[in-house]
Amino acid sequence: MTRLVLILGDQLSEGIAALKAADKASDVVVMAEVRDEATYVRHHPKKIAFLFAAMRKFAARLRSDGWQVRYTEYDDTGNAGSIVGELLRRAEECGASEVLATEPGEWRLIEALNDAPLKVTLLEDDRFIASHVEFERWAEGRKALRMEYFYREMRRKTGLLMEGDDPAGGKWNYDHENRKPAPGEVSHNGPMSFTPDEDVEAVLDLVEREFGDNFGEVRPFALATDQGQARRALAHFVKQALPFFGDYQDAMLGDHRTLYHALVSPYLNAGLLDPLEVCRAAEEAWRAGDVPINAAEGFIRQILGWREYVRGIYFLEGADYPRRNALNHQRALPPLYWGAETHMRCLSKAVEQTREDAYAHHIQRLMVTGNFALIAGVDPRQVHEWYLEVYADAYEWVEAPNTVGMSQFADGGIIASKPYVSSGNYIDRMSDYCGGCHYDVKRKTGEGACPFNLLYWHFLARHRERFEGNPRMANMYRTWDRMAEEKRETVLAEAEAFLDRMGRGETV
Ligand code: FAD
Ligand code: DLZ
Ligand code: SF4
Repeated sequence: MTRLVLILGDQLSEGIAALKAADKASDVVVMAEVRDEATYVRHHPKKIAFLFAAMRKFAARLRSDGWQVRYTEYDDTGNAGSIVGELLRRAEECGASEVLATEPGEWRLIEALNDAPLKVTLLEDDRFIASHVEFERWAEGRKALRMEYFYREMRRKTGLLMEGDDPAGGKWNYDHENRKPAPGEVSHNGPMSFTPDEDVEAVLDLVEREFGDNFGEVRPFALATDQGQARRALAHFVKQALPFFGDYQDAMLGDHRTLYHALVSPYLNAGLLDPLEVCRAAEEAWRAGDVPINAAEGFIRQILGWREYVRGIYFLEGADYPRRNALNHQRALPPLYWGAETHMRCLSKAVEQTREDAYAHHIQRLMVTGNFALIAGVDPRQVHEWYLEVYADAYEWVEAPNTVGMSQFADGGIIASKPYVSSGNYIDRMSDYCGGCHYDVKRKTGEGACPFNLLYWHFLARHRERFEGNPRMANMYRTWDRMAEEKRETVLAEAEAFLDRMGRGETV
C-alpha cells in the first residue's frame, strides 16, 4: 500500500526520519511550495527564495536517487495552498491514506498535521543531538534551566572537545576570552557566495513577483541552495574565519556585516548541514592546530549548547511560549524596524543589513535591535513576529526562545538569568556605530544624548521591584541610586519625552 512521505521546506536532509522509515519502491514523497507556509508571517523574500530553491534541488536529488516525488511549485494550477491540502490532493491521486512525516519545528504545523483527516505518523526529528526525552530528563526537578550545564551534558554525550572525562584544555567554557572589541582591520572577506544558476534565477523571479512587497530584497542572492554548496561554505568559514571567531564573537562593524561569523544557520535549520558535522569540522581544525581552543569551543557551544538548548525549551514550554509577556510591555514596534528613518546609527545599520541580507549576527540581534525593543518596552509578541519575518534562518523553535526568552525576558527568566540590557556604552565599546551617529554616546542627558543611555535607566527604574533583588543586577541599581536625585529625574523625564516622540511617529 502506497504511503505519502512528507518533506517540509526545512527538512531537506537525506537521512531525515520520514525518509529512513519509508520504502523507496512503494512510497511517494510529497513536497509543496504553498501559500499558507509562505504567508503565515510576511517572510523576508530571501528566506522564501532560499527555501523554494533548496526544496527544488532537493526534490531533484531524491528523484535521481530513485524516489518517486510529487512536487508542487508555487504557481502550479491545482496547488491547494496548504500542507494538509496538498497531502489530501496527493492522497487522492495516489490512492494513499497514510502519511509518514517528521515532526515539524512549529506547534502550528504539528497541530495541523495531527488534525488532518488522514492517518499521519509523526516521527521525532532526530537531526538534533538531544532528543525530547533527553531534554525533559535533564530539565526535570531543576530549579533553573541554565544552558551551561546542559551544554556540558552534550559535550559528554558526543565526546566533542573532550579528553577522557575532562574538557579539552581544562575548561568547559572560554567565553571570558571572547569579548574583544571590533578590530581595526578584518582579515576575512565574508562568507562564500554562490552565483544563482538558471533554476535559482527562476525562483528569484517568482519570489519578486509574488512577495515583492514584503520587507527585504531578494537580489543580490548569494546563499548556498544545496548540501554541496553549504559544505563548501562551511569549509571556507572554518579555514578563513573560525580562527578569529572567538576573539571577535561579540564585535560589530557597520561595513563588515558578518565579521568572523559563519552564516550557516539557514543551512543548518533547513537541513543542508548537520549540526554534528559542523561541530566536528571545528573540532578537527582545533586538533590540527589551525584554530585556538577559545574559537573552537566558542563556536561549538553555539551549536551543541545554545541551538539544542533553545529547541529543548521551545518543546518543553509548549505552544503558548511565544505569547508570553512577563514584563507586560505594550508599546507598538516602531516603524524604524521596517526601515523608517532613524537617527540612531546602530539601529539604522542593523535594519539596513537585515533588509538587504536577511541576516544579522547574534550581537546585532541581541544588543542592538533586541536591546532597544526591550528598554523601550515594546510588546514582545510584535518583536517575535519581526524576528520570525526578517531572518533567513527563522523558524519558531529557534527564533521564539531567542526573542521571547533570551532577548525580551518575556518568559520571566527561564532562559536568561538577567535581562540583556545595556546603555550606549556597550555598543560604543563593541562596534564602530557610534562614531558617525547623530547622537552622542558620551552624553547621558540633554540635547543629543544617546537614547540607549536614557532608556536603559528608564527600564531599570520601571522594573525595579522585579530586578533589584537579582544579585547580578545589584551593581546597576547601586549606580542608579548613587546618582543625584535631580539627575535621575532628568533621565526619566527625557526618556519619557523620547518615547512620546517615537510613539507620535516622529523620526528619532
Ligand atoms: P554563528 O555566530 O557563526 O554561530 C554558529 C551557529 O551557532 C549558528 O549558525 C547557529 O546555528 C548556532 N547558534 C548561535 N547562537 C545561537 C542561539 N542563540 N540559538 C540557536 N542557535 C545558535 N538563530 C536562528 O538560527 N534562527 C533564528 O530565528 C534566530 N533568532 C534569533 C533572535 C534573537 C533575538 C537572537 C538574539 C538570536 C537569534 N538567533 C537565531 C541566534 C543567532 O543570532 C543566530 O543563530 C546566528 O546569528 C546565526 O548566524 P551565524 O550562522 O553566522 O552564527
Ligand atoms: C518557511 C517556509 C516557507 C516560506 N515556505 C514553505 C513551503 O512552501 N513549503 C514547505 O514545506 N515549507 C515551507 N516553509 C517551512 C515551514 O514553514 C516549516 O517547515 C515550518 O514552519 C516548521 O518549521
Ligand atoms: Fe546607537 Fe547611541 Fe551609538 Fe548612536 S550613539 S550608534 S544611538 S549607541
